[in-house]
Amino acid sequence: MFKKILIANRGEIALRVMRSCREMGIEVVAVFSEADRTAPHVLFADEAYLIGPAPSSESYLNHEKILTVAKASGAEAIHPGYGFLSENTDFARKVTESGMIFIGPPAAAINTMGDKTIARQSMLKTKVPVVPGTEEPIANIAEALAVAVKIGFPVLIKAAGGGGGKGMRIVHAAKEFESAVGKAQRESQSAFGDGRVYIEKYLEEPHHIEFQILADTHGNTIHLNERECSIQRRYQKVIEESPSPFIDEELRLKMGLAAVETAENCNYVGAGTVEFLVDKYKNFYFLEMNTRLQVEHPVTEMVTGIDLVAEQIRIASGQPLSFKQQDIKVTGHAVECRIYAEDAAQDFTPSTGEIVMLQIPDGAGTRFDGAIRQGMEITPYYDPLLGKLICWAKDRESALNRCERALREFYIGGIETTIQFCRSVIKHEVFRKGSYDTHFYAHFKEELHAELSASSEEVLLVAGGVLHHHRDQAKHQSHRSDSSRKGRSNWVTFQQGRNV
Ligand code: MV4
Repeated sequence: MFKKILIANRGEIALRVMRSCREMGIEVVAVFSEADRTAPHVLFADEAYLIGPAPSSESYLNHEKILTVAKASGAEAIHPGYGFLSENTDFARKVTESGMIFIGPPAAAINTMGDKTIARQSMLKTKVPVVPGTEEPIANIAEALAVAVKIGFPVLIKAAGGGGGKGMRIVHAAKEFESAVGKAQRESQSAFGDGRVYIEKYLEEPHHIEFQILADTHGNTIHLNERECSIQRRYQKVIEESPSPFIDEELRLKMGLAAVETAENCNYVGAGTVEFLVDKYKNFYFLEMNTRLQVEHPVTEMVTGIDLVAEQIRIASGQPLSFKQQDIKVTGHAVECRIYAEDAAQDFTPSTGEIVMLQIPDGAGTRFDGAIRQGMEITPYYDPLLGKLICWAKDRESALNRCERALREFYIGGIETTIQFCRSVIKHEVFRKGSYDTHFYAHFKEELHAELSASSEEVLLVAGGVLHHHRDQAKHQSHRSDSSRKGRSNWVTFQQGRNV
């Protein structure tokens, strides 16, 4: 087993990885940018190294700097977390070439799945159903239009160079086709540095379901059931849960086998996620495979009792999986709410500033994976995810009740967050029934936002108590910094009821 691992990431996922390392007796090395000198992941680590200025292109994405620090620190392996370098084939290769271990899949698997057209080509060799569409990027607009007509409108234009909905365009009729292709190409070029796009049949009202898989270097591949990820806004996931209320045992069995076949087909090693779309007739189609640990991985951990980061590390060190498919048992239900520093009332624009007050929920079945502290500044440089609230209970209803309770306890003062927005989703009767699909947000947008303003009075009451406490503290601290004065002016807006 490794003695020391470098975590090439920041925020909640850096802490998450470090926690498992420490439980395994492994020392952890952090890297940080100039904006993160006192960030939680830096304070948590055994050693920490400055790797550059705030912009991630000059720090968290700097291959050479990270490799140099890793070597100098004596780390034997690098965990990339998610985002940043986690799905970068060049980086994975360079780590291996420098004599260290990349805690993730082989560069070849990242490469195959990273190019969505290559992924589709390779999946056509299997028995796994793939969404109808093209396996080559669009080269000629007239030919592409003929293909679209043959597939039948509506079609989706998607980026070949990256997933997650960026560069995606729905086309309802032939006359919109050419301009939509142009827009998708430009958007993909700016998002991924790769303007290639391809065509898929647009599936109406699907469910977005993903399967967690684990594969070791000894040829064992298993799945850890699904996560339901249909609650998204602009292809950004908001709430995930497991098990999916839509999937029955028969479908779960079939999709699980398809997920394992997908991983085996690309010689996958490590933890990965196979994404599917499922239509209302319960037909499922391969969408893409994410070759990293995902944001929503704790949902699977809570229902299976398996530490996915620990498994990633064991697999990377060459150990075989310690369980077989039939050993995987799901207990109860888990739901995750993503807490972003965003203003739901202002079209989810990022919110920056100092966290002047913080009350994180706890209690039975309540887990918060975050990296925030009172007095900490939320800067505009990185992803606005503050953390994730994951609630587990014996069944779906109890898990949702617990989640609603925990969201009511949750209070972050000084910046806007999506706490109340998540609560309005959890409370929604259609979500409660479990009869939702990928159009939930678009469909109930107005209702969710109306509920958001209605709940502000209640929040104000909770906040009032917190505020009272904070004021008392402030009275005894005349030496407070500029940034906390900024926080105090926030208290005024608070009292006027506008900051909720
Ligand atoms: C689709 C789709 C329907 N048909 N592809 C969105 C994120 C990316 N990972 C894939 N996504 C989708 N791909 C085909 N061929 C539906 C989605 C989708 C979605 C679409 C509209 C509104 C919300 C959505 C939530 C999840 C997935």
